[in-house]
Amino acid sequence: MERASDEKIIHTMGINNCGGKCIIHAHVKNGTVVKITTDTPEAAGDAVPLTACVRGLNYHRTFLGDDRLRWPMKRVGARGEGKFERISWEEAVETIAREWARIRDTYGPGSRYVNYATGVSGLLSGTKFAKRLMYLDGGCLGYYNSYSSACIGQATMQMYGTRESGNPPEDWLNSKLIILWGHNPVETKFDCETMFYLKKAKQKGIPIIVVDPRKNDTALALDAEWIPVLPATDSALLDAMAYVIWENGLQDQDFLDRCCIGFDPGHMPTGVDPSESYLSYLTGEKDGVPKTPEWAEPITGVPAQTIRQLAIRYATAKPAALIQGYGAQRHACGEQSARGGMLLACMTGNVGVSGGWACGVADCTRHAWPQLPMPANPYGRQIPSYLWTEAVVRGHELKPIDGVTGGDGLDSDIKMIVNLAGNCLINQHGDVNRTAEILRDPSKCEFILCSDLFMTASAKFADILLPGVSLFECENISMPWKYGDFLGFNNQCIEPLYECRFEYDWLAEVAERLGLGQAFTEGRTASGWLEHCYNALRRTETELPDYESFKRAGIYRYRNNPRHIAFEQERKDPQKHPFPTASGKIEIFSERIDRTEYRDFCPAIPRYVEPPEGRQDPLSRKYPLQMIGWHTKRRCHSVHDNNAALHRVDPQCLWMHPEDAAVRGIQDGDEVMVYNDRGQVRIAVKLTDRIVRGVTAMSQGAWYRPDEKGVDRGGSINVLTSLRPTPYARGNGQHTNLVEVRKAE
Ligand SMILES: Nc1nc2c(c(=O)[nH]1)N[C@H]1C(S)=C(S)[C@@H](COP(=O)(O)OP(=O)(O)OC[C@H]3O[C@@H](n4cnc5c(=O)[nH]c(N)nc54)[C@H](O)[C@@H]3O)O[C@H]1N2
Ligand SMILES: Nc1nc2c(c(=O)[nH]1)N[C@H]1C(S)=C(S)[C@@H](COP(=O)(O)OP(=O)(O)OC[C@H]3O[C@@H](n4cnc5c(=O)[nH]c(N)nc54)[C@H](O)[C@@H]3O)O[C@H]1N2
Ligand SMILES: [Mo]
Repeated sequence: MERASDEKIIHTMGINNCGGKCIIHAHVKNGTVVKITTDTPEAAGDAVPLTACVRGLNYHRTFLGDDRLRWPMKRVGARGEGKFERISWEEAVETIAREWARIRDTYGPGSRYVNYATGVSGLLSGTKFAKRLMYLDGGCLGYYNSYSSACIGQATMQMYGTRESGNPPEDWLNSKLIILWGHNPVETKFDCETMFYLKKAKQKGIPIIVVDPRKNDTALALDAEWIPVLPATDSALLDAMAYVIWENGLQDQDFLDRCCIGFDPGHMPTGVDPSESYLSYLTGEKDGVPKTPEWAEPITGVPAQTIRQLAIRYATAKPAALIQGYGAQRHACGEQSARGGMLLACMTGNVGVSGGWACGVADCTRHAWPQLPMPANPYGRQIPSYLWTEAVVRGHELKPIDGVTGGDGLDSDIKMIVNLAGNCLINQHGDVNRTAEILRDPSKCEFILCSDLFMTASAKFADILLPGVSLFECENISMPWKYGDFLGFNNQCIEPLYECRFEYDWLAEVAERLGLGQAFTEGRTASGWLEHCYNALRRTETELPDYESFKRAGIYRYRNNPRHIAFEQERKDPQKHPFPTASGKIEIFSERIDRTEYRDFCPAIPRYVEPPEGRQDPLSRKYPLQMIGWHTKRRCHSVHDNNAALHRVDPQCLWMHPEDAAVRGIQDGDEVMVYNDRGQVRIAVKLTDRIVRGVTAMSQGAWYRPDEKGVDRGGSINVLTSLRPTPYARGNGQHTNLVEVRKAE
């Protein structure tokens, strides 16, 4: 599409793990992107506009600046020091192939690890291709869980047996009440569909409530009621709501009886003591403590009266949608808040009905995604993604109880890490100081390979550091983040900058040196793979246009989007359509947990558990403030932190309640030290009553920038977070932290 004689508009789409995928029209002039425009309601027609937000409109400023990595480099200083020397692509590929084989032969294939990395969240990524090459070459240690939804994902599998617990977002318009629980889609998107339909719900007069320790931007944007809750106590709030619902006889007993197992003593798995039921816990039959609103008030900070009203409103507005974000589950006992939400949806009969919402991770996949063909991983063993640091230090000791799957344990510690388009080596992982200490020792992990656009905190720990291409410099196919019914095509807009290369291209050369060239590429270029995978998908998604038409348009929005209400059939006839769990029912009581060693860490029912580093932890005497993170509109994780224009959108700061500040002699805008035993961050403070007393918050993703004393000046929350995995999912509880704050000198 040509506009001015020398300006071309090229169609592409956001490719980072951004919470949304938006249409990007890159205006290209003189070989560079000069401007970005995006989708409009007119262009979208009947469909939801896939409009770029401030991040998308800034891609060219973020990605095409002077700070790009330009050529391959090798480490010359100590690991992590950030000292590199330019090398040729030839030398880089040679070194990688040599280490790849040496480490496989010395320690076994399971000593090699491709790290969780989401900077390129398209059909093709360096991470997927690196795994493909590893699998062809004896295998590597794998991982499961994401950093996004580890707890809620596994909780949903445990209770429903599937992650597909969501209705399509347009169905929210059939609700009578919407509760957004630890959910802030104004900033986190969950695709453009989410706010589009929440705004329509608001216009329709559907009441919306936000449960969050912060009065988040979504509460402001929708003018919603805000129920402030103390972090990591949601499960106690949900218990007390369940108590009120039961006390008032408002539960959908028929649904519980027909579809669930473990709610009351009359519906327990055979052989399990009936007094282990959830109701027995709720009424205090077991421990003598009924889980009343008065019980929950001091734990959650929510007044008993508010809990009563919230419970009754949720149980009587039929149908109602209690929608969980991922904020309440990225916590030390995040499984329990996730399970508690599902339990309440079951109790109120909001599962399997239009306008209701089953809670949980709530995937709603109406169309299959294109897939890159992957051979099986011959090593077969996996760790939870958050445990890779543990596997560097003591992989050979890790066992199934630590979350190892596919075998009784691991053969080896991790000796080689491939980290492509990810910042989870340092910035996005927990406890940055401890992680850096582990990585600094080259006798533990012997070889670290990174590819990125910038000299990030993770990139500094590379032994070989390669320059990747941005979305403007390559082709790809983009899938929706959550609820979208479309596919996007990323057209190449400009030539790769400097000596930058897409990861596939140099991996193919590594494969060649390993004697796996043909097996790895099957004779295809990256573009060839796109066409191949797309055409394979077209066999089942027959509505899709031919490849060239799709490419030209840059977007395909499906027209035929079947109405799908999660668990509708199961609800109607659970005999004929059992839930995909072991018992065929929704497992409020988990026999799997009860029969395994997990029961020592995690209860079999969704009840409140006092989290480590919660308010009652003795550590709170030393570090009395809770600290949570959130995903800010000004970044996608660590992406855009180098973009000065975006700093103004939401300057990095610590949220603090004025009363907490007053007792510490702190004023708005002061520089403060936020610290605990793991590290120290120096940051400006913002005093606001949009946060609960006793709680502080810092948005996640800011670049770790330690000064000469090791104090972080970038506002990187992971200096303060812990590596402790959650009890059942073995996920990342990065929102559960205790800190103290003082005015900086
Ligand atoms: N702008 C932007 N959007 C993004 C991303 C990004 O980096 N930037 N990342 C994307 C990705 S990969 C993901 S996984 C998602 C993440 O999506 P989420 O995990 O849902 O996002 P968070 O901001 O971590 O949490 C949502 C809300 O939960 C609140 N919260 C924190 N602790 C608690 C608690 O104990 N109880 C309750 N009730 N609420 C709590 C936070 O204050 C926040 O307002 O976002 C996606 N969207
Ligand atoms: N404390 C705390 N930590 C968290 C979270 C939290 O809520 N709190 N959230 C967690 C979540 S949900 C997630 S998903 C993870 C995300 O963790 P990561 O996947 O590490 O996310 P990013 O910071 O987006 O890292 C992407 C990297 O890719 C690079 N990149 C971007 N585009 C390209 C490209 O086209 N090519 C190449 N080669 N590189 C590119 C960027 O420069 C950046 O270094 O973080 C987790 N970390
Ligand atoms: Mo995520």
